[in-house]
Amino acid sequence: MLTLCGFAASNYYNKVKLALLEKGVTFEEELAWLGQTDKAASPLGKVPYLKTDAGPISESTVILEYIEDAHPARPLMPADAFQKAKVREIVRYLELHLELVARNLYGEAFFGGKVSDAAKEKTAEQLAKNVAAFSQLVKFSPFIAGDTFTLADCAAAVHLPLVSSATKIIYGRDCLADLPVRDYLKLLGERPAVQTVNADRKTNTELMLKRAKG
Ligand SMILES: N[C@@H](CCC(=O)N[C@@H](CS)C(=O)NCC(=O)O)C(=O)O
Repeated sequence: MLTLCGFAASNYYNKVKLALLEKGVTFEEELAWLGQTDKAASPLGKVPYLKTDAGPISESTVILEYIEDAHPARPLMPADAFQKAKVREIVRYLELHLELVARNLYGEAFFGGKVSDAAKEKTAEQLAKNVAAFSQLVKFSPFIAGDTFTLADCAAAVHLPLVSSATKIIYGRDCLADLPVRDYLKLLGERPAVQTVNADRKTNTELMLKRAKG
């Protein structure tokens, strides 16, 4: 049995949940807020982690690849080695060069904090460079890596909306505005698995905000 641990307001959690739902793999969910995680399962205390019969795994993309290896039916990866690498490349750019950079803005964009002007400026420069590079890799034809829904779409579905909204809030301009992200997310939104993930995210986000208010 697989148990996905964490909380559904987390985009990293939702990336894994989306892959499990798309693949039709049976799993359970275990609610673990930050500070309540099992340190033996996720040594950095991060969310998500996956409990398997063989033991726990942390890091969302490592978990994605484990699920793909352990449950090859309904593949979310191309069979061809080169095409597989191209999917992984997009996932890496999404996580490392878009999400992690935009994350510098989240404190102010979403959590009522303040980000310094210097940090905003530096982040804007990095994002401009990284989005241009990312644009060279993505296809949107209609999926992000080509004509098939892959793990890269699971990552894009959760990372792109946050990058867009954080930059819109902080700079007044969506740094992904030149890419067809809106139409793409609309297309993904027609998928039942994406609808489930989004509905659960909304419910859990409300719960998280209630908890934060005490
Ligand atoms: N690289 C990790 C990032 C996961 C991550 O940062 N999750 C957030 C929740 S959205 C978290 O656990 N933050 C708490 C922390 O970093 O201590 C992954 O891909 O799983």
